[in-house]
Amino acid sequence: MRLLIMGAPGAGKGTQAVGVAAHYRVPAISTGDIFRANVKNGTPLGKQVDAIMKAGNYVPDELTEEIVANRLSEPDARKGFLLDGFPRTMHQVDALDDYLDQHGTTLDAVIFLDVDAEMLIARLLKRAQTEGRADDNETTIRHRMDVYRDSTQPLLDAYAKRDLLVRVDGQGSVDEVASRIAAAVDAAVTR
Ligand code: B4P
Repeated sequence: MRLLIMGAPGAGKGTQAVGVAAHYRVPAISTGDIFRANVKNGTPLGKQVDAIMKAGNYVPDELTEEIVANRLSEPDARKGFLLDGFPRTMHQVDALDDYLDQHGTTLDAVIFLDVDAEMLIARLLKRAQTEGRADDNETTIRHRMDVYRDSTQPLLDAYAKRDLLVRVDGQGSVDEVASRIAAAVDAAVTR
């Protein structure tokens, strides 16, 4: 299975990716987690992306695309993967298409977690209190929402036109949303 999970900041991508990936026995690959681990470890990449992420902006496409291509080339991702938080721009969509073409594969489904805007902000403000993530303050959260609307939301139409988009209501408990995802993806890939 080759899957993407998309949604606005706070939609539950990272929360749900782990369960979905375990269900389909593929690695969950989060570009946000990769960048945060690099920031935490003070690597050259971490130093490059720290200020960008704190401001709620996207890391440059070429850099992000290279990191994803390298990660997808690792043995555990050869038979399948769940990408969480990638692609986020049309440039990244094209880069992923090129990568898949070169490897003779295609995507099976693109999960879109649909959550109301005010609920997204409430979730991220709650996470700010519990985890203290550098990009979870109200000003940055609102900026991340704008960046998402302008750069990433159009990707949903592009994947819908390819008949890959699986829309799932992301509101409700974590378990409820997980069950909805499993049912919707199973239905989409067997139709
Ligand atoms: P991400 O790590 O992807 O951050 P995010 O959009 O906030 O999503 P996250 O996965 O953390 O949150 P979730 O929806 O799970 O990206 C961070 C930054 O990295 C970006 O801003 C950018 O700078 C950079 N970046 C990453 N990928 C990039 C790319 N492709 N190109 C360029 N730059 C890139 O929501 C989590 C919160 O909601 C949690 O607190 C959770 O507990 C809560 N929640 C989830 N489900 C819930 C439910 N059902 N009920 C109640 N709460 C729930």
